[in-house]
Amino acid sequence: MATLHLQKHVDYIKSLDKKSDFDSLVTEHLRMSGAYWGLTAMDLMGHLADMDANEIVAWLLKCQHDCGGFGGNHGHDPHVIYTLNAVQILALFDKLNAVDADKIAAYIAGLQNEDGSFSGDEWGEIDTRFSYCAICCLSLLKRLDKIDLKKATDFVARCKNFDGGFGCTPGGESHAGQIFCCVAALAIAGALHHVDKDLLGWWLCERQVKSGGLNGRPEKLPDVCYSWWVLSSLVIMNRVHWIDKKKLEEFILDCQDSENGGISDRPDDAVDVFHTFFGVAGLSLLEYPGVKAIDPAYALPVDIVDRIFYGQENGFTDKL
Ligand code: GRG
Repeated sequence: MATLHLQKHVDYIKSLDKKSDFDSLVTEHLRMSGAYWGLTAMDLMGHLADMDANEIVAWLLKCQHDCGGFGGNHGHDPHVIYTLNAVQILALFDKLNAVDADKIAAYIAGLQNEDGSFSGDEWGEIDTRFSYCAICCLSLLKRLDKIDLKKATDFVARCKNFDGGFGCTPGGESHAGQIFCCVAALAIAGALHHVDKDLLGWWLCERQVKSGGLNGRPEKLPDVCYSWWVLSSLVIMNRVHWIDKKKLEEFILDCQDSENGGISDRPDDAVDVFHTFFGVAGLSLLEYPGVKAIDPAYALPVDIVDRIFYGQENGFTDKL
């Protein structure tokens, strides 16, 4: 029976900072997301203190633009995805007061369109991923009142399909990644009544294949990252017992590099920080021993989310 090689994964994530190989070069533009995946995985494994918070926050602040939004690295254009990731990293380090929340909120509010949807950046692409990023980020900043939340959730609801799933835009094919974005956004916004929990629950639990892994839509290969996209949605809808949790756990553990650390998409493939995070996050949702609990909607450790919304310094404020 395989077990989690926790210390090896910690060492693998630490080693990424020093790398200057081809992989680091081609992912330079999304370093903010890479940092969020790596740091959140470190925190879930109880090793965030191994990282240099001051150095990371100093780098992160250099990625912010005058408009308030953050780029994926310095010298790169702002985007709502990297803006959320930057806020999530600041939350991990309890440094949300290092930024001007109103300025970030104004940037995000400026991305909302008349129909309630969100563009990812100034170039206008619309996707329910961006609705999630906007709603999650504003909620963490306690600035949800800066957008038209009713219009935002109505747009997400318009992306619902006959199978109970959600797509990128109205009429778009159901995909587990988009389903996470829509279900989590609706959960944060207090609008889960738009979700048909039984219908979507069936569609999601049918994502489990023979190996125990989950795919993102019918006829596709399983991938460790869907352990997050599918499972988080099932947890939010209180339907996680509809899948075989033990088999999924075995699949994730099979995807570990037991020598050098890290987790891959499928057994025996090359590891990367994206799949390492989503593997550890999946195990967290499966309540694997030694891994901290993760919040299925905010994609941050539960104690971090609690500190923001129920922490001493904030009083018992409402999430909205
Ligand atoms: C803070 C966790 C978090 C997320 C931020 C960016 C974002 C919001 C969410 C992305 C959701 C999404 C669309 C995930 C899917 C990623 C993925 C593996 C796409 C692959 O799609 P295909 O079509 O793969 O290449 P399949 O598996 O369908 O063959």
